[in-house]
Amino acid sequence: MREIIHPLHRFIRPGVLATTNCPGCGNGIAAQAILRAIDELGLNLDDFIFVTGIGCSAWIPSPFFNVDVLHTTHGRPIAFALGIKMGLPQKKVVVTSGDGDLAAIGGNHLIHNARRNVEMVVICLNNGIYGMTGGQAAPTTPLGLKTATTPYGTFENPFDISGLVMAAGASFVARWTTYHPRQLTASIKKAIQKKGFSFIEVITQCPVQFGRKTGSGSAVEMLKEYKGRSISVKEAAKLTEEEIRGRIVVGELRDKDVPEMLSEINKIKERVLKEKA
Ligand SMILES: Cc1ncc(C[n+]2csc(CCOP(=O)(O)OP(=O)(O)O)c2C)c(N)n1
Ligand code: SF4
Ligand SMILES: [Mg+2]
Repeated sequence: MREIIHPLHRFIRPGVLATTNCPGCGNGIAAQAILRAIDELGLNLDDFIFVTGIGCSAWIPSPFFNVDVLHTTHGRPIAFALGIKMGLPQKKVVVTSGDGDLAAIGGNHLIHNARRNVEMVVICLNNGIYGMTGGQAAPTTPLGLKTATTPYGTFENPFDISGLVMAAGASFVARWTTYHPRQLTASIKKAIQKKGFSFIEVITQCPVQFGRKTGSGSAVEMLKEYKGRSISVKEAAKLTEEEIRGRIVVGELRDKDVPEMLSEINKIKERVLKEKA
């Protein structure tokens, strides 16, 4: 019998057989979209360095992708990514981390590196909750939702992370859900080729913590809900803020050329060296 090998199998670290993520978790869809984007661009994993924080989403590349991965501390992947990019500018640096990691404890690294427009791709797995630690409320948890830390419902307004990153100055920002793997792959391909801070928010299902504790149901029901709630950027532009409430605006929200910090530093270096010569 002929053995059927998955087309992305060559990207998986030999000997790694099982995932720590739960059945039905959206992280698998995001993982495939990342690898498919690299494959379709004809790139090799040696061209990349992946960086993660701490959380379920941090386990997307580590240890499964056969690539150099830094599995760092909670909230700090972007700081590590900046250091890597400064030391190894020829590498493509990709951060995959959670909404809690990037928008709560790591919020300042996120906004300041978006402002600096440092060349890197940040993929934020937004499941609306702290998944790995047992379903506590995150800065993205919808208002009023019952979680492990808010048994009577949350009382804080959630962040619009993509809006925050856009306002901070990133050159490329896109939002998709795990219902949109093809569109997500296309945006990741674009992000990898951009010279600037590229941020991709992936609204992703956590059936175990978000789904079970909030009564949202199974992975399939959550995906159906994403389908029903999603609206394109183009369609959303025709509606009022009130009409968009509760919908997920998906698409490429920003694609702009903005000065990139490390290139600006090099320009200054060259100028000063010329002046001193
Ligand atoms: C400094 C520090 N604070 C808190 C924690 C505990 N902690 C680990 S993961 C996590 C939250 C994970 O949520 P998120 O980043 O959204 O990732 P998810 O598991 O949902 O993918 C927390 C609070 C930690 N490891 N280190
Ligand atoms: S707890 Fe949620 S986010 Fe974490 S692996 Fe399980 S389903 Fe995925
Ligand atoms: Mg999370």
